[in-house]
Amino acid sequence: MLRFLTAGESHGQGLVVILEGLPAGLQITVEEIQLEMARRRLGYGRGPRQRFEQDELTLIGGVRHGRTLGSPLAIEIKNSEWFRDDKWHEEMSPAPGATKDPLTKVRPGHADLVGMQKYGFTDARDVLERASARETAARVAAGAVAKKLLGELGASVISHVIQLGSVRADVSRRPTVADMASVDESPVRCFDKTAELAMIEEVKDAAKDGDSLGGVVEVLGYGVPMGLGSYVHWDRKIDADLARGIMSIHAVKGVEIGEGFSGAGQRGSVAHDAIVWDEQSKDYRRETSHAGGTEGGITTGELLVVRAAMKPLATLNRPTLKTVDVKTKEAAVSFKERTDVTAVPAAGVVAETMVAMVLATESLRKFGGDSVAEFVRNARAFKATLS
Ligand code: EPS
Repeated sequence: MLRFLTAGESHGQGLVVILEGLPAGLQITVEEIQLEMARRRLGYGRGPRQRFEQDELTLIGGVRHGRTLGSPLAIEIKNSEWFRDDKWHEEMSPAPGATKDPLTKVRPGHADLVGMQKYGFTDARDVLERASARETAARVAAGAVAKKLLGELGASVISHVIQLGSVRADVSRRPTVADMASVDESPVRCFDKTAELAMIEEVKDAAKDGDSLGGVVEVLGYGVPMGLGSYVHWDRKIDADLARGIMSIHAVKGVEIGEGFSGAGQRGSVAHDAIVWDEQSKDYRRETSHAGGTEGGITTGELLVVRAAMKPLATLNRPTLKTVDVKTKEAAVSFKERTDVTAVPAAGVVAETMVAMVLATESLRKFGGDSVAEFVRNARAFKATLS
């Protein structure tokens, strides 16, 4: 079983992530983790912070001479801004004290008001620092390791943006692992070049208006082993784990596996995937991929398809929605925080992380092993029983 925990505030000194349950002998380097983190900073419509944030990381524990030890892996990610701008030292100091400038005109759609009510705070910064999607940087660092583990089984998790604002991509052609470099080169991480241009225009328009945009990302799992998850109990279903992982991402309001909501309107005779025996590969095949690679809460071994719908970012560069100053209870316009126009391209990379984490966890549950060699051996032995 794989478990991970993150800590850290958006404008504090940095983030920390601990990943526990990895087998020994997995080869991993700081550079590989950094590459994944750099992918998360990509995307047209991100704010100025992404240009200077370095995501400088240190492997504090769990890795020796480029491979895991089987002990908890700990990664520290420094926030560049803390080191380049003294203002945060005072504002985010852990020492006793108080801010001179509490934020009280809460932002609609954000965690500000509910967080203040729930925890008894009088300054929205006490909420927003942890509610910020900056935390996903730590997840992606851990996700890089989970992806590396899945790679040992021949599985890869990739993503692309299929909707940004109102612009939808043509999804009839899906990217493969080999297409990922070109998707990452796209400023909006879109595989459909025609839609890409329209998406960029939509971001430009929203930026001009000081507004924000949401969208939909699609995560694809290639080479996912058959047999992860189970139908035997509600909390063992892989669909449920995937949905929970995806919905835990900031601003995500919807999740689909396979055709999801659109499949609900079809007849059963067309909505399901016919099963055939493939003599060449000596394996079962589904003729279509409506179900998205799961049946009965178990991965089928076919392409895994998970989609996440992200609402437009709640922080607006030009706040227009009515709100209340929680100190005076008077109507107000919310305070202004620096923000991105959209983070949908980045959300794809975070969604990959959450899917990879679920698949790695379930692979370890199914195949076990204290070393990578044992884990891979067990997976191969299981696969050999299938044909
Ligand atoms: C975020 C607001 C912006 C984003 C940040 C998430 O930060 P800031 O207010 O410091 O400009 O850039 O994302 C990251 C820093 C990151 O690494 O993704 C928010 O409020 O969620």
